[in-house]
Amino acid sequence: MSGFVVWFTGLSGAGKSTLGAMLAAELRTRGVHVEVLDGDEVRTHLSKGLGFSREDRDTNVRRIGFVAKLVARSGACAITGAISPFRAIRDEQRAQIDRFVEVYCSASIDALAERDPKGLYRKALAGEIKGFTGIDDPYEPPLAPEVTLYTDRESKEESLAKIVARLEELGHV
Ligand code: GGZ
Repeated sequence: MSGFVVWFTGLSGAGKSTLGAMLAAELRTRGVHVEVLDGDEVRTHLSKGLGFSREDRDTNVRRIGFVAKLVARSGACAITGAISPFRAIRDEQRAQIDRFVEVYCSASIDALAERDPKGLYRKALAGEIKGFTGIDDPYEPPLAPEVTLYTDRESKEESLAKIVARLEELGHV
């Protein structure tokens, strides 16, 4: 089985980690070896010490891409879950990874700010966090992702089913 990378992208709270974990569980039941490079976890280990400047975000995303590529090359599936807000850096990862499946978690800022389980949008809107993606820092949506999920309107199960269907269509599972 050839390895592949499922690259989630989207705003904070849009469902990248939740759907990444659900996808990992589903793929494992199908006998696929999976490694998850979750955004938060990466920042406590691989990218410890990096902040949220454009340069640091780019470094973070490039490190994730580097590891994901190695995982895929070994025949496993790498699932990544960083915001990865800049299109050019995501496209750079696409260009260096053979089977790259970009999954865009689309959700409106209104819906995310309403949900806001960590209170981050409230803080960002109050100016207590500066440079928060989607509030006062850019997010560049993908122009041609393999999958687009509308996580403010779809159930998690519907979103997961869309990803799995696309992976089947692409011949990755
Ligand atoms: C965006 C921030 C910021 C700023 C802290 N902007 O809900 P979370 O908490 O767990 O997801 C966000 C996470 C984003 O880290 P990533 O490594 O995914 O970002 S990037 O791909 O841009 O490198 C949020 C928290 O870190 N967080 N400050 N200013 N998110």
